[in-house]
Amino acid sequence: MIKTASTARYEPRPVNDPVIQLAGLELRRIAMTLKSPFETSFGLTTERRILIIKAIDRTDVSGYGECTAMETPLFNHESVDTAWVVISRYLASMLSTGTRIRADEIGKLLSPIRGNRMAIAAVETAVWDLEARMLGLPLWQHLGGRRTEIDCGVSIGLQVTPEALIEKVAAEVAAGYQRIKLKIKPGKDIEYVEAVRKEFPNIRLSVDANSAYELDRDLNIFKTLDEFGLLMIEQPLAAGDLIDHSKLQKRLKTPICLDESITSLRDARQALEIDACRIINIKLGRVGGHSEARAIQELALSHNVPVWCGGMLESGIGRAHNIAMSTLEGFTLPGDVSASERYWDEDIIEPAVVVSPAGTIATPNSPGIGFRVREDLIRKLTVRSELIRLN
Ligand code: OSB
Ligand code: MG
Repeated sequence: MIKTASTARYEPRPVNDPVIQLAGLELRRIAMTLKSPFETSFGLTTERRILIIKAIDRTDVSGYGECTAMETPLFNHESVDTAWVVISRYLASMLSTGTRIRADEIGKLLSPIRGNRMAIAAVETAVWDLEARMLGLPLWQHLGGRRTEIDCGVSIGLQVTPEALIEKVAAEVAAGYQRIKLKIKPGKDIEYVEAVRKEFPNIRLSVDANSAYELDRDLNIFKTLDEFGLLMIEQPLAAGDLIDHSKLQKRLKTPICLDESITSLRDARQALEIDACRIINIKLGRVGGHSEARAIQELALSHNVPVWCGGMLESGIGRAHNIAMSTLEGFTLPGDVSASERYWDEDIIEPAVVVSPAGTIATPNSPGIGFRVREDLIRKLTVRSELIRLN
C-alpha cells in the first residue's frame, strides 16, 4: 500500500538505530526575576526558581529541558522542589539502562512513576533536544512539525482596575499578538471582560480562570461571559474535573478549553468523549513531555478539536520547546508563546525569542531546540546543582 503524506506525517520519525547512550543528568535550579509580577487566581509570581535539566550523552553532546513546575504546588501538585526529588531520587536510576535509547521511549520507560509529569517532562524534553542535536535536525522537524512560523498570543495577569487592564491589552495588540487572554477570578471577571470588549470589539479574546469557580455557585457569571464573543473560557472549574465541565459546556455557546484537567492522552480522550471541552491547551510539562503532547494533538486533530500551546512563565529553554511543539499540525490556535522580552531582561538562550509585528515566531533552523544555551549565564544564576552519573 502506498502511504499518503497525511498518514506518514505523524508517525514518529524512525530512528532505526537508537543514538543516545546517557552518561549523566545535570540538575540546576536558577533564580530569575520576572520583569513584572504575574498574578493568577491561585497566586502572585515575582521570582522564578526554574529547574533546568541537561541530559548528557557519552559522546559529550547534551540536550536541555526545563521543568515547568512552579515554586509552589498551587497550579498543580508539583513544585520545583518535588520535581527535584523525583528526578534525582527515582527517575534518574530508571534511565540507567546501559543500552542505547530513543527519545520517544522515555515516556514509557518512566511511566511506572505516578503523576509527577512535570518532573518527567523536564527529562524527556531534554532527551528529545539531545536526540535532535545528535541527528543534526531542528527539534521541530524531528517531532514531525510542519509550520515554519507559529501564531502567538499573550496571557495577561490580573490587574488592579479595568483601566489598567485595558492599557495592557492595548500594548499587546499594538505589538501584533493575535489573541489576548485575560486572567479572571471571582470578583475580577465580568466588569473587566466587559470593559476590554467594549474597547476592543473585534480582537480574539479569551479568559482563563485557573479553576477558581464552581458550577452551581457561578453559573450566572458564565452565562454573562457567554455574551462577550469570547474565543474560549479556559479551565473555569476544578483541576481534574471533567464531569462538571461537561455540564457547563452544555449550557454555553462559548467553547470551554481545558488546561489543568488534561494531564494525559487518556484525560483528553475522556474529555472529548463527554464534551467537557471543545478546545485543549497542551502544556508539555503538564502532560509529561513531547511524546504525550504529540499524541494528544493527534487525537484532537482527528476530532476536529483545536489545540494550542500553553505557557508556564518559561525561560528560553522551555519557550524553545514550546515553539517546536507548536509546529505540529493540530496546533491551529495562537498559543501563550510570546517574546522573551515580555518576561525577562536577559534570557538564557541566544538569540532571545522575538515576535514579528504580525504576531508570529519563526521556527529556528539549527539542530535541537535551535537556540544557543547561554551556559555561562546559567552558571551565574544557579542557586543549586547536582550532577548524576548514569550507567
Ligand atoms: O494557566 O496558562 C496558565 C502561568 C502560570 C501558570 C498557569 C498559567 C500561566 C499563564 C502564563 O497563563 C502563560 C505564559 O507563560 O505566558
Ligand atoms: Mg491556563
